[in-house]
Amino acid sequence: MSHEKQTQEFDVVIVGAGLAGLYQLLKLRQLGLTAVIIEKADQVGGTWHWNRYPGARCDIPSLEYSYQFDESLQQEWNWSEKYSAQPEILEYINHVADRFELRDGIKFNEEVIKAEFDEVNSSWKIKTSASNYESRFVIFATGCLSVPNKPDFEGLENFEGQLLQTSTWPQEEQSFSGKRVAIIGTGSSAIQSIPLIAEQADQLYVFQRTPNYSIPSNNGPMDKEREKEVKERYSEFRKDNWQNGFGIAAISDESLISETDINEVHQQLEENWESAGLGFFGGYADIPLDANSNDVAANFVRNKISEIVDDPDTAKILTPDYHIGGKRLCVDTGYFETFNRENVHLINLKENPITQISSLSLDADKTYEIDTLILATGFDAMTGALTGIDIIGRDGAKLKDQWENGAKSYLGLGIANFPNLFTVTGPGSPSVLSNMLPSIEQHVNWITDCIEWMNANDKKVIESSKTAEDNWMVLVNEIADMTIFTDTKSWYNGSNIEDKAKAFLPFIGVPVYTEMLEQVVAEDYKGFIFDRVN
Ligand code: NA7
Repeated sequence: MSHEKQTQEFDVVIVGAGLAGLYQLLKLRQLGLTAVIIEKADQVGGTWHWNRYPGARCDIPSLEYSYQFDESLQQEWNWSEKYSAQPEILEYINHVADRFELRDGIKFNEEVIKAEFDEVNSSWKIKTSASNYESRFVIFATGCLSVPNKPDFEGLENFEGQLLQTSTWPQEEQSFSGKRVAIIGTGSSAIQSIPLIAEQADQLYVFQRTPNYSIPSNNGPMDKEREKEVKERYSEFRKDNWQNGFGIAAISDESLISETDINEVHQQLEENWESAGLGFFGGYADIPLDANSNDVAANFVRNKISEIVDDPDTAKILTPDYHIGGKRLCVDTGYFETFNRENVHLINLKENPITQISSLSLDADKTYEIDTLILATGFDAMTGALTGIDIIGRDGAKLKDQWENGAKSYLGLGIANFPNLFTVTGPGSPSVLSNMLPSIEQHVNWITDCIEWMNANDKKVIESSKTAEDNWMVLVNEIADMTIFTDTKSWYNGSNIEDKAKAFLPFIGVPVYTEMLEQVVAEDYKGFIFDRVN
């Protein structure tokens, strides 16, 4: 008797049941195609399923970080806070899965291991941990921040206490009461969770390699007047936001620090500090572009840190010396204030790196006896989920090898040598430098329209041309070179992962990108090759 698993056939296999995969499934079904989502987790939600650490919330206002494809959905759903917390976002995603009857199209607890293009049949053969699939198209909706970075600390495997990672947080409630807790990392996840963990823990040791800039969220219950006003003109509101460089409403000022009276600038920055959150970065149009103007904004935040943090030595360690926004800007609730608590201690890893982790202790400048160790050490961003799967295209080309010296993609949607493969918010698209949800919808709509166009025009196979891809990445980098983003070590350019190619990957500028996408379509998918004959 054969033990070969039977191959299941679909028009499209989608990888990932997060916000992107769910919407993609809906759109393909509306097109009359058969599609299936393969999902590693036991439930929907993607990033919002995995990242359930205390304080996890979106730092883009929920009225913007929500689907816009269905008018009734966006009118009927009510967010309870300006910036919704992870449980509410997950509830929303579950609501969408039920409302649009998507669950029967998802295979849970299945991990994609290999995807290989069969050049004879022009189809993808996909092997998962549980089954085999064959499909004409494969769409990776695997997210930009989905593969945890777990540094290889000496002795980590010997730790016998409670070991947690923010990006794979358990579903059961975790208690820190009476415990000595160590947290490694001070990115967004740590900045959100530290104030809440500090309230519970007996002692909290924060191990920081690089300090971050963070702006107060001023979060609170949804302003009902604001909600009503937005909902009365929801589609117009979304369109207006999309005109902005980062696709976010709050960032809309076109004036320049370099051309404004410095007292006026300080007054405005004070106002933005109080209300803008992430929008602080775009409060003046030259903060992302001009090093001197950036420094004015950075100094403003540096001064805030020294005002908030009582101990000057602690304040100094918490103060970044690089361009504000060069690393992903954070938004917090009481982060810097937390360092005034007596039970919170900051350890500067730049001076004293972690040398050893033992059964219930961690060595840096001295030995810390601990009960709990939390890794808030980030992700193999933007490419990790794709290079982690054995993806094989034309002539045996392996994606992992092809991207060894830096990821390349055409528009963040297609990759040369990988026919009928699409990525949602892939490298080379605005993705993490935009409001992710509208960017996801933009890509899903584009991919769906492309497949529909192919069917209407009797095209079987699409792939990026190598030249179009090369030119695209040159453009991505030319634009980045005009900004402050390229000279800071960050996960935008792969610097957070040892041995990863250092390449800047997001396309900066939502409106320009949108125009270029539309232009590609208007010119019958310029830069793509259809039904290539070798
Ligand atoms: P981030 O922002 O990548 O933060 C990870 C943190 O972990 C950051 O402070 C890193 O320091 C630190 N880190 C990573 N590796 C190490 C080692 N080996 N030793 C010490 N410290 C280390 O990830 P988050 O999860 O906080 O946030 C990700 C995004 O989610 C966020 O930007 C939002 O978009 C939402 P480093 O800066 O590399 O020196």
